[in-house]
Amino acid sequence: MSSALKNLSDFKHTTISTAAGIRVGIVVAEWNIEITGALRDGAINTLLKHGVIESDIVVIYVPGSFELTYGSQLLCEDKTIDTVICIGCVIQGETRHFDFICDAVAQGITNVSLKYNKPVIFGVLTPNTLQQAQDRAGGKHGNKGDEAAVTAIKMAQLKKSYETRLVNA
Ligand code: RBF
Repeated sequence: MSSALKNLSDFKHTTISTAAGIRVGIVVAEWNIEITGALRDGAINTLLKHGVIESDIVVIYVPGSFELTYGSQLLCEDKTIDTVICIGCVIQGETRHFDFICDAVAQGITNVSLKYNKPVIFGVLTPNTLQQAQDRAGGKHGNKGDEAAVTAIKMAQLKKSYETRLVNA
């Protein structure tokens, strides 16, 4: 599985400049909270480690992953927020709803990202088993919340640098 091969949770191969000044929204699905809580904590720790100020992190909760789209839209409407991380966990074995939920969230947050012209990060685990989720939420395959945080910082910085270039052009 790709995530077993590509563990970005230690950033040896990733360069990143200080993220001070970036304001980050995090929307967390409460379904499978033992997993999504660990992903949230990983994301917050990584943001702080890279210089994001604690008061610049806004966390909200939605009942399930399906609601991440709406939650991300609420956060995107806040003009002070630069980027939004969506955190969820949909376990395949549990439900026929798996495909509907995963497709809806992936498409939904893509649409929100484009509508608001802000990076919205897909931090949703879609494992076959709870064990696979645990392996990726602070277990042997790292913490995908860390990776979502790095992606959010990089994308927010990309947007800022591009906007600066446009202003100076
Ligand atoms: N939400 C998740 O985040 N992960 C799940 O594994 C999950 N499984 C669900 C299974 C069923 C049968 C249903 C009805 C909902 C499930 N949800 C899950 C909740 C879903 O994302 C959403 O909160 C609800 O469908 C209400 O819109």
